[in-house]
Formats: sequence, C-alpha cells, structure tokens
Amino acid sequence: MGTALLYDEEMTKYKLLWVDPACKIEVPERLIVSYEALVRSGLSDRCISIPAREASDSEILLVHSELYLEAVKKTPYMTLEDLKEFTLQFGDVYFHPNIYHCAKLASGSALQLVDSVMTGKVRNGIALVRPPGHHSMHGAANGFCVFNNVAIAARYAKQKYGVKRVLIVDWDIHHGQGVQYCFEDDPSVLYFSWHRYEHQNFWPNLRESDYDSVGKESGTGFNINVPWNNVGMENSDYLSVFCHVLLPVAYEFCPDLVLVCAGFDSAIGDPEGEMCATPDIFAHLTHLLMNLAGGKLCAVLEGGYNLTSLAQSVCQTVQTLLGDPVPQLANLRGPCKSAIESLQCARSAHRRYWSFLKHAADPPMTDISTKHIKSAMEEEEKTEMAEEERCTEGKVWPEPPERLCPPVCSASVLPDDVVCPDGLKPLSSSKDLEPLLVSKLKTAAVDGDGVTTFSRLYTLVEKLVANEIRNGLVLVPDVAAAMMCVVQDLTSDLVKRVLVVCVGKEKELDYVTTDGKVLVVQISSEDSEEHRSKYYIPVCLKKGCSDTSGFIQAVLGLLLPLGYEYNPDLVLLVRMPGSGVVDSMWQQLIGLLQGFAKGHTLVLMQVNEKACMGSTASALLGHPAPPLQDLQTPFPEDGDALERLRERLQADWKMLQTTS
Ligand code: X5A
Ligand code: ZN
Repeated sequence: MGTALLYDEEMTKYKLLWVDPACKIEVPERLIVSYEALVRSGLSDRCISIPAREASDSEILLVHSELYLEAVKKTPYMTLEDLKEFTLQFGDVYFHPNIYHCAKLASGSALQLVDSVMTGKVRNGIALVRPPGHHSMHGAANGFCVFNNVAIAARYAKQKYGVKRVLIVDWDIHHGQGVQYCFEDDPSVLYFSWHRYEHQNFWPNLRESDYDSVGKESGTGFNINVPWNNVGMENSDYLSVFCHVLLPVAYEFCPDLVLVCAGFDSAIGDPEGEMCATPDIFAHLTHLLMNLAGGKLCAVLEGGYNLTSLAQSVCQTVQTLLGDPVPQLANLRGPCKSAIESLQCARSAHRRYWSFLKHAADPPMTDISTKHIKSAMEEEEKTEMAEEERCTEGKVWPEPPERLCPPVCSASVLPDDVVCPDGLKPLSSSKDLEPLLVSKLKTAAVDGDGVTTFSRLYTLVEKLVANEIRNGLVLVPDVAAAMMCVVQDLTSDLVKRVLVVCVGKEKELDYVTTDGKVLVVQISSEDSEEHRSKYYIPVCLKKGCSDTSGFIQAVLGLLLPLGYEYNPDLVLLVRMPGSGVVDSMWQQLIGLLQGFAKGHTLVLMQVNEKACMGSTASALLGHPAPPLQDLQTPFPEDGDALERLRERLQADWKMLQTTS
C-alpha cells in the first residue's frame, strides 16, 4: 500500500493577466517548484503516480450552483476585458481563459485521489493542484479559488463509497469559509480550521470565522474554528492546538476518511500568513492524522506563497505519507499567550458537544471592551518586534535536515521457541555484557537465557541509537526487571533522554532519575501520587488501561504534549502483564509514539503476552492502527483527574498549558 501523487502540468497553465496586488502571489511557479522538489528529492519516484481527470458537471454540482457553473463555463471564451469584469463580482480572485479547465482538473484530481484511497489502491496521497478550493462557495469564486476541491471530494466520498464520517482538516492559514458554509449543518462532515484572524482584521474578515461558529442545526459542534489573533505563531502553537483541540475531537468523531486542505501559507516565510512554524511541522501534523480512519488520508494543496517554504513543506508532508521517520522538533517551549487564549476559547466553545473536551476551562474574559484592549496589546507586541524580523521576504530558516531511513525498520529479540512475526528481523548476535551488569542480573535471579536476552536487548538499543534499526520488539520473562535494566544500565550513557511509557501497574518505578535523563509516564489504575515529580508522571484511570476513552484522552492531552516538550532520543514502551489495554488502543499508542525520537521506539512485553505480538509488529512496521470505534463516555472523575494533573504540571511542562 503506497502513497498516491497527483500532478498535471496543465494546472500551471494559467496566470494573472492584469495588475492586481491582491492576486499577484498566486503564480504557476507554486506548483512547478512543489513538484520539482519532489522529483529532486526522489520522493515522487516513491509515490504511485495517478493521472488527473476533469470533474464532471454533476460532480461540481455536488457543491456549486448551476448558475455559477454555467457562468464559469463561459470564461474560456471571454475577452480580457470580459474576464476582468467577470472577476470583479468576486473577492480576491482572477480568471483566465484556461482557469475553468484547470479548476475541473483540480477538483477531478481530488476525486481521483479519493478513488485511489477508497478502493485500496493506495493508503494515502496528495494532490498538487491549482486553482485551490477552500474559499469558493456555492455560487461564488473567492480567494484564488474557483471550485471547492475538498468539499466536492467529501460529498463524492459520501455518495460513491457510503463514507459515514469525513474529517476535513484545514491547516491553510486562511479560513476556508467555503468549506464551512458547505457543511455547517451537516454532522457527517467535521470541519476544522485554524486561520489568521487578528480579531477580524485579517482577510476574509468574517465574523463567522471566530471560535464561536460551531455549526448549525444538526451540524452543531461539527465546525471548529481556531482563530489566530496574532502573527508569528510557532511550532509549539500549532502542536498545542492539535493536542488540545483537534485530536481529542477527531478521535471522538472517529472519521472513515480524512481530507486535508493542505495549504502551506501557514509556514514560515509566507507573505500571507506571517507565521513562524517551520516546514518540518507538517511532518508532525501529517503524522498525527495518519492513524485516524485506518490511515485513509487525502491531502489537497490549497495556499502557500513563499516558494522555498512551500516546496520544503510539501516534501515534508509527502515523506511522512510515505512512512519515513518524522524529524525531531527541538526547543518546543509551549504556546504563546495569544495561542493559549485561542485554544481555550475553542475548547470551551466545544466542550458541550464533545465528551473529550468536557472538562475544558471557561473561556478567558471576553467582552467587547476587553477585546479592544487585547487587540491594542497584541498590536503593541507586534510593533515591538524588530521590523526586519517581521518582514517575511527577509526571513531565513535552516533547510529541514535529511530524514534517513535506517536499513532495518523493525527488529525483535525473542525467546527461541517464539516465531518471529512477519517483517521483523530477529536479532541473533549479542554483545558481551559488562561483568558488573551480569552479576547484577544474577543477583536479580536472571538465568542464563535471561542474560542472553539482555545482551541482545543491549545490542538492539545500540543499533537503534546508531540509526541502524528504527524500532524493536522485545519479549522478556520479566518486563519490570528488563525495564529497570534498560533505564538504569543500558541507555544512560547512550542516549540523552529516554521517554518511558509504562502501560499498566508497576510499583517500583522510584529508581527514576531526577536529572531529566528519563521521563516516565505511567498509565494505570494505581494511584502513586506520593512519588510524583517532574520526571515521574503517574496517570491514574479509574478502570485502568482497559478504559480506552480515558486512555486516549491521556495520550492526546498529556503524553503527546509532554513528549513533544521533552523531545526524547528513545522511547521505551513497556506493557505490563495484564494491563488490559485494548488492541486497537495499543496500536494507536505505538503509532502516535513514533512521532518522537525519529521513530526509535523499543517495546518491552512479557513472554506470556505473545497474543498481541502480531498487532505490535504491525504498528511498529508503520501500518495504520485500526480506529477506536464506539468509545464510551469517559468517567467524569477521570476527566477531572486528568485536568487537575495537567494543571499541576503546567508549571513544569509548558506544552500542557490550555488556560491563561
Ligand atoms: C487558497 C488561499 C488566499 C487568498 C488571499 C486573498 N487563498 N487575500 O490561500
Ligand atoms: Zn491560504
């Protein structure tokens, strides 16, 4: 199962034919540089190339009015003067004799992509298209958009494949108001958008782009807006909104298909967005969506006007769709004040519709008078910034580092009598252990076989760290002892930071260091509050790990932000015997954890838990996790406890902040 790439040079063959400062950034080179970057990096060769096609009238009419379609149909025959005049009835858009043809190809490309994914020809894919789509409305072109490619694709997927729930994630820096209008009253399509807003002072300056537009009628709760009221948002701000707003709702919604309005004007250097998130953030945004809907993800290009930033961001997205390890993000310092306010507003606006947000705090003070003061303060913050720092043309950022795939994806250390799951490479060679460690193992009553296992485990850790192997699965007679060994003796001088995720009960975790070399997050039904420290974080769920609702909430709202801020070099995932964790949740956890430490995850399991070896192997090999279906309403006390824990930890871990 591969990744589809849709591209047709024809879509570079229209451009602005007159002077219009509002439209001059939407150039054919946007598509050319994006595609060329994929070719140059060798990524396009690794994708499955799918031909574009024109969308039919009836497909376009899934979203647009007959009147509008008939009007656009006439544009290829118009004179320059006619085109200019035709353009005038819409906002920030231009027409060209060839744009109708390109617009049909753009929508048709999105539909070809949906077909490829829904028929199982590919797992996921991207369509590089012009014109973009998310601003166009039922009867109007707008914001460089003619037909609403993604909205048409969503309706098409529902109609042709009987898809029940579609999630649309719009990470473009503009509000896709066309998509919002299309699905406002439709609970089968959940639309999420973040966008530069500046208290309605940024284009398209709509009141309905604010966080309180949550949808209408039966679609109430299925429209999520996160307005950015300041420029200069960074990686931390974007990830915080994913962890604390989008992902909880997306997992509760449980889509059958994910569509991405993949605009890259939200990246650094873009003259429209003026944001500061780096191109490698898109590797993470993509990765975080790849375990929803069983991996069925279709990305369709929208905006992106800094050609360098655009090309890099497209490459990051495609490389992630292909399953390459995601890059580490250093120095995430938590969301800025303005971002916290935005996400707090969005969370509180939606807490009555989504049980995973039920415990969100009240919105910060918002009456008209304070809004003005806030605006003024934010304005001041902006002007305080050095002019050259704000000037996007002058912005420079390092090129994202190369993402090297280790020669081996997944290796295993198993007892001799256990058959190795398909695709895993059994590790046979073992290294001589230090005598000190051997004697330590002996005193811990580890037998000869155990010593062999531990020496292989040591070899595996070394190879992970050396980037020779991406991840590993180890079956041991005693996970608690193995965990202690790995944490104490094996990793300390090899890796700077180890994130230990312990699933299930284990009381003796107090050997954890306080120097920050190890961060332990333990999810269980055991309350070990008295041992709590910055680097030892026990999460207590009433029904333990068997409660998938509580578990996924803890993973999204706690573990992910902690992991991002900690930025480990190795993730040690320990499955305590009898943890009760459900298979699909276990696979989701493994999938999500692979966003850390360049995918270097080491899974420790007890020999008698062979039954879940297959699903563990599948997740380690990068296969999408099955969706978490029919989630129960979480226990209120768990939500409360999680919220309290998060509040308490906010001082130490800024990525946990959800309130100002
Ligand atoms: C698709 C897209 C932006 C339009 C900006 C008009 N459109 N000022 O990014
Ligand atoms: Zn945009």
